[in-house]
Amino acid sequence: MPAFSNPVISGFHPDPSVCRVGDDYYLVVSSFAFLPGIPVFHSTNLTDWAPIGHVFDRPGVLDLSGLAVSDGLWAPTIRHHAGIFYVITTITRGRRGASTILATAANPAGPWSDPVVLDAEGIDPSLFFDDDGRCWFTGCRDAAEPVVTGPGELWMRELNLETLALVGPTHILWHGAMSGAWVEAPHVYRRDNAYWLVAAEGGTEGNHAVTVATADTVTGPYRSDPRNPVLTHRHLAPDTAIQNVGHADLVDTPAGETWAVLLGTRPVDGFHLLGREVFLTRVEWTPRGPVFAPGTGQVLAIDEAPEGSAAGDTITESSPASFDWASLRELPPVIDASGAVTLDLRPDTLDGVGRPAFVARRHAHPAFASALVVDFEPGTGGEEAGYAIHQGARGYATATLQAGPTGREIVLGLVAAGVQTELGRASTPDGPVRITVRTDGLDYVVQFSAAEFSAAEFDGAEFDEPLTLGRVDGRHLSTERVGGFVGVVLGPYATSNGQPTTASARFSDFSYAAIGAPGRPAADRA
Ligand code: 6LW
Repeated sequence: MPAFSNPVISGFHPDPSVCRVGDDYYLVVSSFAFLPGIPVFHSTNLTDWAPIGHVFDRPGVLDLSGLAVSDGLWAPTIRHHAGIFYVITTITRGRRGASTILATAANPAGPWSDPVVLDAEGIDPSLFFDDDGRCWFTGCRDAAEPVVTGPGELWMRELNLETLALVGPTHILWHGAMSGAWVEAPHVYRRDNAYWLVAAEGGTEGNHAVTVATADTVTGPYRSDPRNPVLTHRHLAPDTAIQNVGHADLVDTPAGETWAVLLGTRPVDGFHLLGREVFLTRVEWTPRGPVFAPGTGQVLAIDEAPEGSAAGDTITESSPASFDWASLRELPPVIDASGAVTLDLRPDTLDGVGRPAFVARRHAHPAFASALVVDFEPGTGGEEAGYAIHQGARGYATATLQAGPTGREIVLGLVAAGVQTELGRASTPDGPVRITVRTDGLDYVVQFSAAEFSAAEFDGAEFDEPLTLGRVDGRHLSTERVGGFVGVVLGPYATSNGQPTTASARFSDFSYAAIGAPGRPAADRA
């Protein structure tokens, strides 16, 4: 049986949801305050995934202005019914559900409809299409009557597919199985005339877990499965390679197998930079119910692939134009095939909730090497442009060209826990400058050189390799230190630090490549 390696989609792609239409699988994930919103992936074998578009990618379709990085588009669900794809998700503000929206499409690569707002509170909305054609909305919210298991409750109402409005009574389905933990991320499935409710509990960190309940009718009552939690890594050693597993969605294959996509992390020495990634594990249906990761009870780094899963649609994502570029709270400028883009400087910076001139792709591999060339002459008054490595408003690093006392300089700055420190400063050669960033374990090593490398011209000193500007201790950019629900993203950045400006910076030759782990699935080169 061929094997596959986890994660099947690397880099921050949390809260995965999947559906199948014929031999094709489609998967969506959260995207928070980044646009375009809700990436859509395609696969023919569940292990090789290729990005095919986004649900919210048209100008003005969504307003995420003023939202914190980890607010915005949370935990979508994708389902297909009668020729129509449905994606339902939540826009959060202040870590609370602000609105529940639904979009539809005939083609999952788009175009998707404008969002329809549903009268639904809470987060983690899902849809279940029953055999009788009725559609049931489920979600999680604060429990009306707090109960021993915790503050959350899962609830359900019918969705009228004509009006796309919730109708009829509200059904309280379940309060979860594990005490003191939020019950969230509900999905309902029908199997052998029983209804199964799969949920996440324990929070999305170390205590994350998958729990299930079952009922004879779709609106319940749901009975907790005594085997709960049915999947978790919370009890495993702290140096376990894969952690925080949970938030699962199930899909059946044409061969009749059932598999779960779920989130997990790959910490290094207790810190993770790549955010919550997409993992895959088998589910076996037994008379007692679903058994996740049969035989091991663990999500494995290498596992047996689904039956009949020939090698997937491998796409060569060598061109920067195909990278999954995103910007904060607005659509990104277009990066052309050569990796070039011009950013107009703005007063907005990365530590606000504005629209900084920042276009980024995910840090998606434990080890990578990346570079860009920046052509920019900083004026005075806080203008800077270069490369940013971003986890959140209180955790990011920048290597930027700035005006120094004796001319242009390149400066490596770090914002850690909201505190700004300088890690390196050097004067630069004239003309465009190449900035390279590569990982070394948890650290980011930043170097620079003249874009057109001519040793003699630089400080008259002979040198034949880039100069090291400094090293960023990645722990400062980890979720463990910065918090939040995203992961590190990186790319061209420019700002005038609050000052008015008309300047722009030209970026070119952006490159990003994974180091090591040859021959991994296509999406891993995304
Ligand atoms: C998601 C919820 C969660 O909606 O985090 O911790 C939220 N669990 O299920 C954002 O990823």
